[in-house]
Amino acid sequence: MKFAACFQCRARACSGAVRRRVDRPLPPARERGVALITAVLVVAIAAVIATSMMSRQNFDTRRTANIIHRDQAIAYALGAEYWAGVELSRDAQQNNFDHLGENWAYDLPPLPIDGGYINGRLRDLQGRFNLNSVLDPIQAERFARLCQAINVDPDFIPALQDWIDDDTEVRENGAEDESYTRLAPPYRTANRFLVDSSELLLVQGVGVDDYNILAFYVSALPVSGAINVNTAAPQLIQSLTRDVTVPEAERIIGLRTANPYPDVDVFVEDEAFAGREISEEHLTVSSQYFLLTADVVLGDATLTMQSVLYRTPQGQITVVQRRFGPSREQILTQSGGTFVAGN
Ligand SMILES: [Ca+2]
Ligand SMILES: [Ca+2]
Repeated sequence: MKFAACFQCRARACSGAVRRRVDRPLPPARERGVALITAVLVVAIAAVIATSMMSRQNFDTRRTANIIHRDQAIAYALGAEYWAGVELSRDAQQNNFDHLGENWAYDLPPLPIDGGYINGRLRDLQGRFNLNSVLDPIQAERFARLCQAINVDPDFIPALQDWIDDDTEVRENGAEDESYTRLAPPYRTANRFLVDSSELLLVQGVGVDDYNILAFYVSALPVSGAINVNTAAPQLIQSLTRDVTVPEAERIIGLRTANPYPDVDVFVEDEAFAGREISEEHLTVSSQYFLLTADVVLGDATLTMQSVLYRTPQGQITVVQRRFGPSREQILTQSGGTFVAGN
């Protein structure tokens, strides 16, 4: 076996110095370069794989946290629903009329919870026009006046009546199956009450812009419910009979804020309606249907729940509809749509 000279003293016989075997020659510089690149590539690939695994692990961790937070958020939202039921039930024990000065009508301020906050608000759905009452001639006239007050063309009302009535007879300017089955995709009239006011978008003559305005003034109750004159928006008060001016409607709003109407008789005798016929039909001072909107923010999870609550005159509460997702107000605000502050 041969040894090269010592690297330090150049002596062949140096015993303490580092020696290099000479019977195995160094590979050419080109091969050493290839080996180096291969090593760098292996390290780079290993680094990429490690990074990918860590990212996936982080993603799984965040996804699990989001699932847990969402489940917790749903539990908090259901808690808000319970709160709303208690408030409405308590209110029913106190009096037999409903107005915007009562406890249930005040928004729940953001309440801190572990890792976030929750807020909620109740709205009287009978302070809006119930689309399912539009088959009644008096209500149809009121709805036409409401549309005019909020700058929506009321020409679609006969089509809405055809959409709800249970026959297939086309009324004047209306629309039944033959109008919708020619569309792409085709569909048929419901021939029953609307389940949700967004069903309006399927009715002939209702555009998205119209709906974006109407959404804040209408509801779709499972019954032909009456309008609560103590909670109705000024435009709806204005629509109750002919030729009620905006100042007159605002005066009524001011009066009812100070002294809510205890019954409909007192309301229709208001001087704002002097000389005009106003029917007591489909008017009330007490409500049975309310909309709860609860927003929960928990960690990175944000949840909005909307529940329709039905209250019997005795104060028993039933949840008749519940949905998760952004409210119409949030959707319209995010999409830059028109936001009109209604009840
Ligand atoms: Ca009340
Ligand atoms: Ca029909």
